[in-house]
Amino acid sequence: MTEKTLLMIKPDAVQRSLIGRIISRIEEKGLKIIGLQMLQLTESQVDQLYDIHVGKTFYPLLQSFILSGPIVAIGIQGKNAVKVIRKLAGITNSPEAEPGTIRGDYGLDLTKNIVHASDAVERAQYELSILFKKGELVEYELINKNWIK
Ligand code: FUP
Repeated sequence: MTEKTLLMIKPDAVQRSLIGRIISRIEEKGLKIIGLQMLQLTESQVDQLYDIHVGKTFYPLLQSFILSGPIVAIGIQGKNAVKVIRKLAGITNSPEAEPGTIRGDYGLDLTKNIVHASDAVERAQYELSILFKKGELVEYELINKNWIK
C-alpha cells in the first residue's frame, strides 16, 4: 500500500548539521520525498502537531524545544511509508533506540530526540496539512520505481 507520511527534523538535529544525513537515509531506503521545507514553527502549529500532549507535564518543555529553532518538514511517499519511517526513526526515547536507527545513532535525550515521525496514515495526513499548504506536496514518479518494490 502506498502511503504518505511526515518526518520532521527537529531543531537539535538542524543545529547539529544532521539534515543531510537524515535525508540520505530516506533516499537510500527507496522512499520518495514529495515535500521538503525548512520552517520556524509558530506556537499554534506546535500545539496542533502535538495536540495529544497539550496539557501534559512535559508539554511546556517539548513546546519550547520545538520552537527553539527551525525544523525541516519532509513529506514522504512509498510502500508502507508510515511504518518504514517509524522504524527508521527508532523508538521515542533516544538512549534506548536501536543503533542503526536515526535516534539510536544520533540521539541521547527523550525530548531532544532528533526527529518526529507520524504514527498512522490518518495522523500523517493531519500532520502534513499543518506543515505543508495545498500544492506544496508534489506528485511525480521516480525513474527507479521498478527496482524498489
Ligand atoms: P513519538 O510518537 O515518537 O513522537 O512519541 P510521543 O508521541 O510519545 O512523544 C512526543 C514527543 O514528546 C517525543 F518526541 C518526546 C516528547 N516527550 C517528552 O519530552 N517527555 C515525555 O515524557 C514523553 C515524550
